[in-house]
Amino acid sequence: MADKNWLNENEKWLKTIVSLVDTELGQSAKTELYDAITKMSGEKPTTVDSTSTHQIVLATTENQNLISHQLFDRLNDEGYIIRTITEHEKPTILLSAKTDKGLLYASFHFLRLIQTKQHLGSLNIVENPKNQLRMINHWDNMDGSIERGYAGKSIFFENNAFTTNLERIKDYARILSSVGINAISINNVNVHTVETKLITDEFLPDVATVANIFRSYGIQTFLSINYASPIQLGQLTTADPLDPTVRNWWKEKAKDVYRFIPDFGGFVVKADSEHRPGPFTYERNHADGSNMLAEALEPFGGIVIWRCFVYNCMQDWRDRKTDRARAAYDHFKPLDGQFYDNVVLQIKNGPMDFQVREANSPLFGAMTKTNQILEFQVTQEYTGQQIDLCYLISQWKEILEFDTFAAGAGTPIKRIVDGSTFENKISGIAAVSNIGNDDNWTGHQLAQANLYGYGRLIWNPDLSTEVITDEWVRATFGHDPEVVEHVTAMLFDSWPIYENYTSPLGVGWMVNPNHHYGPNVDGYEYSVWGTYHFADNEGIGVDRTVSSGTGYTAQYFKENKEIYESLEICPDDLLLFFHHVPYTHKLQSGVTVIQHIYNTHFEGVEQAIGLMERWSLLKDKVDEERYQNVMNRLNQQIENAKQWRDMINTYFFRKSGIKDEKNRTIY
Ligand code: GCV
Repeated sequence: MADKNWLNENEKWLKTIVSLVDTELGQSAKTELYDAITKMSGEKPTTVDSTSTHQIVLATTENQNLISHQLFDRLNDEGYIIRTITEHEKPTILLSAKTDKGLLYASFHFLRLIQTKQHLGSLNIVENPKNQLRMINHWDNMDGSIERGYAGKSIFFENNAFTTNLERIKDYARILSSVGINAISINNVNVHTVETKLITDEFLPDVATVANIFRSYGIQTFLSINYASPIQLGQLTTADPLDPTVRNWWKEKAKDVYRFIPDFGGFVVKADSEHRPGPFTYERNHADGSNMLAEALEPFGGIVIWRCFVYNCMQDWRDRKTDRARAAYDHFKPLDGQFYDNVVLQIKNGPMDFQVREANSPLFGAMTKTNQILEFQVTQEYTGQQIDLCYLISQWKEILEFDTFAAGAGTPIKRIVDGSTFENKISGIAAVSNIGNDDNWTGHQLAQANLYGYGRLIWNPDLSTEVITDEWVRATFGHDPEVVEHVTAMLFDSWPIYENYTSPLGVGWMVNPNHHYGPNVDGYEYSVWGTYHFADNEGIGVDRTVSSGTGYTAQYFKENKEIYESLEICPDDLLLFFHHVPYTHKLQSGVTVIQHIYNTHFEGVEQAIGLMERWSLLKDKVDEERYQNVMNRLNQQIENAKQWRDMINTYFFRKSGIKDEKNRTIY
């Protein structure tokens, strides 16, 4: 229910909804408005031109004559206008767009205005999404499990088949569409035996059913495919991308898929990584591999989303020259210009793997002739697994604002992945989802903010974290100033807190093997081939400099390379990502590395307790279910933080032999 005072002032606008658009998406737009307004105002609006004094009108450019058609020149195909027109004989709020998809987004925007108590009497909004592809990736398996899922089971699959609970999928489509997501891949990029068959007649009818649901909310469906499908499904003896029988096999396969789903988005591919098959087996490169698929999809308008997460997980790091961080750039940069138009490379935000803190991938901006999109991880694999609170919008905002210098100063990552710097044909952002079949979708109630914020931020990366956060907090918990203040502060504080009690100064990876939750300094599964932090009695960190290390810093444009190469000016929070230093090395902050490790780990636990204390102030202001959900997780978080503190501090105390200046107890 909307705020009472706000309603008194504004409810006259909510009595009538007139829709002039009868398409499927137009229907969705109208239904969303109608249902939400009924709930928020307590009254059902009429949907015919009624006797009410005011009205909401939903119309595309052609079927409205309330405002000049020229105003629509400013819109792209997903943009919209929301305008209050008081000069009309019946004062009207016009929601209008060139397309019915734009109208759907306008409806959701309008509902957000109500939820955030905006005055409806003088609206004048023009919106266009800044990114073309705004995607969610699922790592769902058909047995119902989710790789790196922390909110229950898959909403798509169970027992190696599709779910029958289509309502849940529809609700998910509504959630995603409400924040502007327009593309989804529904299965894990690690495509196992059963999932390989998703592109066969056995499962395509089910994929089509799911695609129909997403389509009615403006979302295009994609599938992750197994690169070795021609062998596994087609009984060919090879998946060599230059073999004509293989190429032909994929062409026929694409025909099959489009027979079932005429607007199918395309394929997402993880190849030659973490034991997945790929073109390397045939001594071909990733342009060969992706172009083969692109050729098959091209006649139908499909695209290939080819992931750059390509590295050799069995690499032996002990020579201190081999470097996983180098891999994506080393593999892909030399191929710039060789990819077909309908191939887009999907690049993880960092060169490693969604750590709590790592450098930004130097591939952004390095390939001027290749389509590229950015990949984030909403699911919190390395950032607390939806047990610990970690609000990621602050992290993503920082990443998007990072100046690559790719086209001189002022070329932030956000302007590369939106396609504007190099005029790419395909551009945008994708992220791994954090939802499952838990009642509240995300396990941790507050982890919903990451999914909401992801959608809002990629719609418009220029939005501030403050604005996005405020929208979510008010829409979720209402407007009580105390609730707004505390929840907002908890979200904002959470990433730095998580960073404090986990791995220090950008070094990363000190997690338990396989499941990746909780501390284990040498534990990460691929560390057996050489630790990822090189800690010994003298010092810690990975030397990635050109002068004495792996040479990784050379992958950045000059301005950034110089910063990272220099021990003096490399930012503290990435020091150990780029340099191997003695424990006594003094940070720019003035403390030594070892003292920083002790301080932040003690502080991190205190701060985690602080989060819990803050939340407890809201006991009577948040409903019991949500209150308990968050409280339980905050208590688990405190235990986790203590484990991290004790394990990390003890490890480095024993390694370095240096005492804590403040004489706190280290076991
Ligand atoms: C889907 C990391 C994760 C894997 C994931 C992989 C990827 O290695 O731990 O679970 O696999 O990234 O992004 O492909």
